[in-house]
Order: sequence, then structure tokens, then C-alpha cells
Amino acid sequence: MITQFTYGTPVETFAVVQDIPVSGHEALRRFARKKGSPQIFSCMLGEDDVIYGLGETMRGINKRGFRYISFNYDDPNHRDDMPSMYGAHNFFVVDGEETFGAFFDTPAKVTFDMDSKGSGVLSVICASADLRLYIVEGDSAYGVVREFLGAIGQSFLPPLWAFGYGQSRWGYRTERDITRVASRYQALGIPLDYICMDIDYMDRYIDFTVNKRRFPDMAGYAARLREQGLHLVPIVDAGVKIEPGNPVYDEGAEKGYFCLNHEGTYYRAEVWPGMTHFPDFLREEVRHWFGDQYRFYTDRGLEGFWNDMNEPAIFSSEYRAKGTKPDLEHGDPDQPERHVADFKDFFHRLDDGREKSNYEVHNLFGAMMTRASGEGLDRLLDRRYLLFSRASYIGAHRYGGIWTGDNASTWEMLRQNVYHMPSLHMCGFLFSGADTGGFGGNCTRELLLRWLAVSVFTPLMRNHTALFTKNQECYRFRGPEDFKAVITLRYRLLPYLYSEFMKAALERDMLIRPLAFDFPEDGKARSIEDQLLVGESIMIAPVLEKGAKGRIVYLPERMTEVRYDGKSFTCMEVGAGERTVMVPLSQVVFYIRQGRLVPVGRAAANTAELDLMDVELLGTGTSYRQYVDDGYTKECSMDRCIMRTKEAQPR
Ligand code: MIG
Repeated sequence: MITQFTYGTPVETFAVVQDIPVSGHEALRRFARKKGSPQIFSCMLGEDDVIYGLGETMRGINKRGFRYISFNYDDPNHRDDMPSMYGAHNFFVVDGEETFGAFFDTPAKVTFDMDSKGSGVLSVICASADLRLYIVEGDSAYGVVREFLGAIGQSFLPPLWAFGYGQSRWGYRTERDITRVASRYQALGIPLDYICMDIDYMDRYIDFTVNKRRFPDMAGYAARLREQGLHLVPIVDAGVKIEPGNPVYDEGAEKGYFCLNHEGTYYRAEVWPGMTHFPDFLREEVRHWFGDQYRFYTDRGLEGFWNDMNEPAIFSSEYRAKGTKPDLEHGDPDQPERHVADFKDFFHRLDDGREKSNYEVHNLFGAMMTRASGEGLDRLLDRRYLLFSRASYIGAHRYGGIWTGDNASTWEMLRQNVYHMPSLHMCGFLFSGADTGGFGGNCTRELLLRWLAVSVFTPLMRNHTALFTKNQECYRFRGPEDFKAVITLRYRLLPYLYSEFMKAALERDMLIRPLAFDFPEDGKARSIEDQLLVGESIMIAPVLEKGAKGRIVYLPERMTEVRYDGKSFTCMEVGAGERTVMVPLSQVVFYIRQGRLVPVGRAAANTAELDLMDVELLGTGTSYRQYVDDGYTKECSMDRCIMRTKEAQPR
């Protein structure tokens, strides 16, 4: 059950799509002690209460003990104590003496103090008094999450090829660079489905352009790659370069589609292309116009995109450049001063007639860019597309996926990737993943192999790294057959992973879950954060430590231990409890739950060559409901599931 409380005149965020009746404010007393204003919510926690949720935030799966701030922020130096990342996912669940969820639906800054002082107090402070608060009740943490997922609507559904392996790097400049990546992967027989084009494919970093010298015939080139089963995925940045003569700029400027400054002229900020204006994505008409611009790419045969810099990230604003400051009377101790200055001089004109500074509606900007592009692509294409964004807000999950931004090639960041996945799935962002191998810094062979073994199980599986870092494509390291083994496993598991993703999306469920969600009575499972459940049948226990030859795994029940060595699967029944498992770098080990099945397919060079129907069934179950389609149809429903059955195995 969900109860809605409304305070003031909230900005429409489009996060919740279910019709939820509004309750009188007194009803909130059951959950919270309100101190004076609706902007402050607080409640007492039981000693052993666990707090789940908050999507893209640092730290572990249990968010208790720290402070988090929803204020979308581009900080490439990810640290454990960093309060904000690129997304604002204001939903959490308290699991304990009293189990309930809360979603603070406001695009302004929200501070979540999850008992940071250790005194048993959870408190939430909203910067704006105009907000909606949803309290979600259920009989378990998992039940609360499912209730919430039902309210925020169906996840974005990417095409099958988006579940393939993708290679990216900031630094690919020309057709030749991309061709080299494709042919090296093909020569080694390592599967690959797409290659990302970072900002250097553009003409001077201007969206909806191609640098003609570097890509003389983008449409022809994309078509040639498609014949090899490969897709090109261009980046699109949020800012539109100020350049009279460029049709996108001209039309946007003429029609009043850009955000304003305090003087009422277009807000100017410096980003990659130089001085830019930001489209006012919060308005329907502007979203429609911006979404239509993707036609530039779809006309050239491109069907996958990543939206970047949409927190938005700003290198320098006019104010900053002039050294003057707008009214900082209400400064913000949690934000760098320049940030507050940039976002307070930056105005949106909402569809409801109000004008709001970006500072007040900040967390919606990237989400509405995703919505603009998602809706545009939906109009332009008769098939599903790939889209993932850096900034987000709950609701954007219906239009695209996200990646977790500029992590680094460290073991801590690999571990953070594991923690992020269930938290993101609680907030609806099923199609998500991290930069595999790490964005900043230099990746080692060992770290990349261990990271790939985690990414095999995340919906977005993309290797990406920053300019000036060591090359990170699999073929740059010795022993490419080990990389081939791990990535081949992804393709062999796709009949299962794709099916589980689609079922989770269609049934408003999570795909990746903490152990505690499925084993709530198991005290030990409740405290484990480095093992995850993936779909209905699989549990993973990845090796996350440098130099480790294996690890200790906790099994809440009897399971099948499956080992993949690049050629075949070896299955072994193992009992409940702790066990030590050895995992060489050339192998991946995962677990199949008691009485469940996993359909595995044959190896394939890419998803175009993959046959979802040609599977063998692993595990001790007797039946599995497999979702199957052509991989791109927009008509997806549970009716597409087929039943796989297997004779019961004698034990
Ligand atoms: O200021 O386009 O997170 O993935 O490679 C950096 C260059 C801009 C940030 C993205 C990263 C991308 C990079 N971008």
C-alpha cells in the first residue's frame, strides 16, 4: 500500500505513474516525528534495522550510518565519503522493527541522514517545501520495493544487442580507430556487439554533427559494421554550442528553447564545445524538439546512444568567468560555492507557468534529457533502441538506462559496482552498469578479468576508460583466451539474462537483489553485501580482492556450483553454509539455486548470431519460464514466455 502526502505546490517530476490518493498530513505521524515543517522528516530506528535503497550513492548496500545528498553532481573522484553522485534516487526502505519505504519526490536537493551519528535517528531534509512524499508499506523490504516499482512504471526495454558486450574509450577519434577495435576483437574471436564513439566523433564537440574528415561516410560505415553484427553508439552532450548558422542552435534560440539567466537572456556556460546554452528539458515542447534532433543519427542507421554531461556539468559559467556572484544569500554548505552560483543563475520556465532556478529543480535536468531522447527515438524508430544517461532521477528509468559515471581502475570501485546494482534496481534502473575496468587510472589484467566476471551479470556490460589512461581493450593484455572465456560466458548466459531482465521489467520486479530479499529469515544472508542474486535462479559471489585465488562463499541453501572455463560448464551440488571456492582468472563460478534452472545457449560472436531457442538447462529445477522475442520488437509482453521443462534429477 502506498500513501501520498503533498506539501505546497510540487514541481511535476513524472516519477510516479500510478494514481495514488493523497492523504491528510496527520496520517504521516504514524511514520515520522515532524519537527515544525514538512521539509524535515525523521524517525527512530531499531537497533538492527537495515536501510536499503538510494540507488546511485556510495558505500554498501545497507545505507545506514552515513549521510547522502541528492544533488546531481559530476565529480570524477569517487570516494566512499562522497555524498552525491550523478543521479538522485530518493527512495529508501527501512527494514526492521517497522518495515516501510519512503520516496521524497522533489527535484531540489534532499539530504538523507541515515543515522550518521549512531544515535538511531534517520532524518531527511528537503531544500524545498514543495514536495510529494510517498510512504510505501509492505510485509517485507522486498515487498515494499515491488510495491514502489509498480508505482513508478515499467523499466526501459533495450534491444537484445544492448545486452551484448560493448567496447568504449575516450580517445577513439577516427573510423580507423573504431575499425581496429572491431577487427582485433574479431581476430581473437572475442564476442562484441557495439563500440561507443566518445566526443571526438563530432565536429568540434557539437551535438548532431559528425567530423567529416574522421568519418567521411557515417551512414555507409555504420551499415558496413552492421553487416558484421556491430553497432555504433555515439555520445550526446547536454549543451548546445552557441553558433549562429548551426540549425539546432538557430532554431533553439529563435523559439526560446534554452534556459535563461537572471537578466532574462540565455544562460551561457562553457562545456566541451565552448560556450553553450542548455535546452530547457523541463518543458514538453523543448523535449519534443530535442528528441527530434536524434533523427540526425537514426538517418545514418544509429540506434544506440549515451547522454553525458547532463547533471549538468559546467566547466565555467559566465558569472564565474566574470568573477561576480549572483545572490548567494542562501549559500549551501554542502556544495562548492561555484556550483550554487552556477545553478542559481540558471532558469527554467515550467509548463505550469512558473519560473524556477536550476538549483531548485536541479535533479530533473538529466532525467528530462533522457526522456526527451527516449520519446524522440521512440517516434523515430520502429524498434527498440539503446540509451543510457549519466544523470538521472527516478522516472527516467522508463526511458533509458544509466551508467555510474567516472569510476576508476581500483578494487574499491569494482566492489562499489557490486553494491550499486541492487540499490539501482530498487529504484527502477534495471538497465545499468559501471565502466568495466574503471574509467580513471590504469587497469591491470587481473582487475579487468575480475571486473568482467562481475559485468557478465549486469545488464549494461561496457568496457570504458578515460583519455590518457592505459589502453583497456581485452586484446591489449596477455592471454586473450581468458578474456574470451569470460565474455563468451555472457553470451552463453544471455538466454537467461535477457529473459530475466525482460520478466523483471514487465512484472515490475528487481533483477539484481541482495541475498536478504530472498532469504529474509537468514541472519547471515542479511549481512552479506558481496554476493548477489541475479534473476530467479542465479547467485553470484565474485572475487573482489587483488591477488585472491578464490574466496569464501556463503550459501543460504543447497545450490549447484557452476564453473565455466571457456569451453564447458561443470556442475557440482554443494550444501548450505560456508565454503571456500577457488576461481582462477580464466574461469567464472556462479551458483544456481535449489530447484531452479538456467537456460544456457551456444557461444556466439555477437547477439545477431545468438539463438535464444537453442538452449540446454542447468540446475536442479524442473521448469523455467523463458522470455523470448526477436530482440527488437516494441510489443513485449509476458505472453512471449515459453515453458522449458526438464526431468527431475535423481539426488
Ligand atoms: O568531461 O566525453 O563520464 O564517460 O568519456 C568528461 C568524455 C566528459 C565524461 C563521461 C565519460 C566520457 C567523458 N565525459
